[in-house]
Amino acid sequence: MSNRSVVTLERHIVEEERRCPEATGAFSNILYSITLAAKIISREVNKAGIVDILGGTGDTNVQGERVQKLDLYAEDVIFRALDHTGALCCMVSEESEDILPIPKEFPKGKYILIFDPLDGSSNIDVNVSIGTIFSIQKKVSEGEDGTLEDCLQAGCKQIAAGYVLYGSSTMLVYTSGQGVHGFTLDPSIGEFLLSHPNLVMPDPPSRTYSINEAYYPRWSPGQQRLMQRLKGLDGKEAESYSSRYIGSLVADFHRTLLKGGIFMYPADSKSPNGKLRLLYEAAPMAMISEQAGGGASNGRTRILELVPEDIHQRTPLYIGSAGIVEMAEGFLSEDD
Ligand code: AHM
Ligand code: MG
Repeated sequence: MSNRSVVTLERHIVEEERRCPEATGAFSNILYSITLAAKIISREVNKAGIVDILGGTGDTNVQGERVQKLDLYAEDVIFRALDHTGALCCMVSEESEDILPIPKEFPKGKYILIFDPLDGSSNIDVNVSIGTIFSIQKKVSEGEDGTLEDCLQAGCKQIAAGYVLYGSSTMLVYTSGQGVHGFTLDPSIGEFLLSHPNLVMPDPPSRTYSINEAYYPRWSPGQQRLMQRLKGLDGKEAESYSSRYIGSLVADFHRTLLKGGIFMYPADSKSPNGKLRLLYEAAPMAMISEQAGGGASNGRTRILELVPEDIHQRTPLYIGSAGIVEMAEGFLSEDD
C-alpha cells in the first residue's frame, strides 16, 4: 500500500481546527463555504468561452470601472454560499458600494467576509488567469449586525486570507496564520487537494519584477530610479532583473509567491493612491506574503499596519521577497 496520504482541503481545515481548542467550527464553516463557491466559479470561468456569459453588463462599479457579467455572478455565488452559515455578521465586496448585510431570515455570527469576487476580470475575454481574493476579520463592534467599524480594521487583525486562481488549473491558497498552504482542484473528483504545503517565498529570490511599465512617465523620481536599478541602467548591469507582468493580480502574485521577486503597483501622478484596493486586494495578499516569509508595503509603511478609512480605499503596493520590498522602500524614501 502507498504511504502517501491524500489531504483534501476539508481534512486540512479540520486538522488546523483541532490545534485550536477554543475553535467553535464557525471559522471552518466559512472556509468550506468559500471552497464550494470557488468550485462553482471555477466551473463558470472554464465555460466562459462557450456560453453567453461573456461581455459587459453595461454597468460600472463603484470605482467607475466597467463591470463584466462574470464579476456579478461570482459575487452572487459567494454571497449565497455564505449568507446562511450563521458564521458572518456581514460581508463587503469590491463590486458593491455598501456593506452587504446578512438577510434577516438567517442567524448572524462573529466574522466578516471581505472579498474581491473576480479580480482581473478584464482578462476574461482573452482567456488569461483571473482570481478571487478573500479575507476574514473578527467582529469588534457591539450588537448583531456588522458595522463599518468591523470592516475597517487593519490587515494585521485578519484571521485568515486567501485567493483562488483560475489558471491552467484552479488553485486555492490560504493562510490562517499558521503558514501558507496551496490546494489544486482535481476536477475529476471535485476536491481541492493539498499540493503546496507550507509555501515559503524563495530566498535568495528570483530576480524578477512585475509592474505596468507604461506608466513610467507618471511615476515619482524615486520610483523611476528604482526601475533603473531593476533594469541595471545604473551601471550595475550584472544585477539586472527579468520582467513578467500578466495584469492580473492573483496570477502575478502567485508567480511571485512561488518564484520570488517583486510585484509593484505604485502611486502615480494620475492615481496618487495607485489602483489596487487595500481591503480586497492588498491586505489579504500582504498577510499571505508575510506568512510565507515575504514582505508587503505601500512604499513607506507595512500594508498590514494601514487602518482603512473607507472600504474602497486604494493603496500603492510593493509585495514579494522581503529584501527586494525593502530595497524598493529605500528608493521611495528618496522622494520624501
Ligand atoms: P480589477 O479589480 O478591476 O479587476 O483591477 C485590478 C487588476 C489587478 O488584477 C491587476 O494587478 C491590475 O488591475 C492591472 O492594472 P493595469 O491594467 O493598470 O496594469
Ligand atoms: Mg480587483
